[in-house]
Amino acid sequence: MDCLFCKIIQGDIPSKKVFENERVLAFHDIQPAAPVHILIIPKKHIPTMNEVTDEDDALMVELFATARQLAKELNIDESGYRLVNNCNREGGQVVYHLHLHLLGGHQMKSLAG
Ligand code: DGP
Repeated sequence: MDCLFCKIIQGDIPSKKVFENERVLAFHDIQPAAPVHILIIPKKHIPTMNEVTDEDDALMVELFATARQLAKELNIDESGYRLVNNCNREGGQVVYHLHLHLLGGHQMKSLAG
């Protein structure tokens, strides 16, 4: 499958992993947009949020649990962080394998401006 993140999961493309189990992988973003910028992905190939189904309920919970745990381990849980999912073109999605961006380590602006 011609998917960048599937290749990272398979180990064909190297990554700086911070967490891995049978279902979830987390690794440093190659173009960090914040001092802490981790990508959290399911190993199951799901292109975008739109393709998530009820069968993926437990997996979605696990992605969020991983984000929560990593925020704690990376010591940004108390100061705060942002979790982002970009969906499709206007959402700014570039890699079509579902992922959460865990961003932290500096002050971010409110989306309300
Ligand atoms: P998005 O725009 O939400 O699809 O974010 C894709 C992210 O993937 C973007 O922040 C940069 C990151 N990225 C792209 N290619 C690679 C890569 O080869 N390795 C790693 N670690 N991250 C990558």
